[in-house]
Amino acid sequence: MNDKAAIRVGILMGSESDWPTVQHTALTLDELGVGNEARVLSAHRSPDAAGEYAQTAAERGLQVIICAAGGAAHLAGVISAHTHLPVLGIPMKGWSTDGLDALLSTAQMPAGIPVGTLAIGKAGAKNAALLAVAIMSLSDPELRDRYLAFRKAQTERVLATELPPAGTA
Ligand code: RP5
Repeated sequence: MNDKAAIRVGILMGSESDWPTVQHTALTLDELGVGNEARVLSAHRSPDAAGEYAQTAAERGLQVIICAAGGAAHLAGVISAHTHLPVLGIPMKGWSTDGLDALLSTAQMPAGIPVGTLAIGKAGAKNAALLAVAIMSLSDPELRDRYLAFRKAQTERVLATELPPAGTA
């Protein structure tokens, strides 16, 4: 289960312009030793390919799909409509409302087709990876141990913080 070569998480984004943010999903999964693949697939511009990706994801061994999109962000919902796998959505900052449009489009799924929605932008990109890891950790003790070590190191970094003198920050 922990073969780094095995692709377990699919990362989709609506446009190459999302990649500077979404790369943090891939980097976080890499850090935790989780095989992943990233692709541009749009719910609007390549709807058939997006549907096919979702329909064949489980048989290809994917366990979680992460979708990033901006504007009227339908990608995560469309992908979830085509698979039983957990689908996590990352709203991207857009061109007019700082990502609020994408947040609502991603989060406000009608009942029956779930999308787990993370924060807008880089924080959401990192947390989507961590939530995918938490989900997969339920059935993978080695991954759970790596995730717990990651969380412990993060806590230790916070507790070791030394602030500069007031007035110099
Ligand atoms: C969405 O529209 C993409 O996910 C992106 O966030 C946004 C803008 O796309 P581009 O016009 O930069 O291709 O589909």
